[in-house]
Amino acid sequence: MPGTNIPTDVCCTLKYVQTNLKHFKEITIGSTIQYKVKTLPVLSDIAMGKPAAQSSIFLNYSAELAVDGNRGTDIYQDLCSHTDTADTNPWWRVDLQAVYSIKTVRIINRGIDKFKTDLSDRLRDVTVTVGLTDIDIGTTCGFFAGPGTLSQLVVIDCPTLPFGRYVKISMTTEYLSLCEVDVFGVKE
Ligand SMILES: [Ca+2]
Repeated sequence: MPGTNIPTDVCCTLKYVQTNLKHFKEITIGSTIQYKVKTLPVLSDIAMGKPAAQSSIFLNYSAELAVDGNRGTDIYQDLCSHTDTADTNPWWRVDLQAVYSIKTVRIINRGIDKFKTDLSDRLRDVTVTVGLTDIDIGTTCGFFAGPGTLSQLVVIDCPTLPFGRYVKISMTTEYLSLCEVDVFGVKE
């Protein structure tokens, strides 16, 4: 079953193997068949270049700027996503265009800008969720209390390896600005 936790070594009941077949490899030793857990690679950069959206937009700081591969953190020079200033319940999401078990989500926070302004502490109370459709992205990955610091690489692990195609970053405070988002996951 998708999202089921997989044991870490040789296992299991035959029924369990049958229902999770793609996670196992069959090994024949003499007349004995063993099933071992496959080592599935954790893929990085699965969000880069993928379609992104956000709850609102400030000027031209669109959602795609958080997955454009530019890891710079000066919002004026490098451009980062930014929700509208009147949006007090902002969110950002990316469509991975395939289903993954999500392992980690990393956020690059904004840094000092050309006016020497430090707004890095706006990144706080960040919730990351995962889902199979763009209208139901409610499975919890993790949380970052913040406040963020200048150009901080915020690492949010997903201990339950939630299963989904969409990753959403939400805040309950205003101004959600993301310079880059990296998603790491295992392809299902
Ligand atoms: Ca970027």
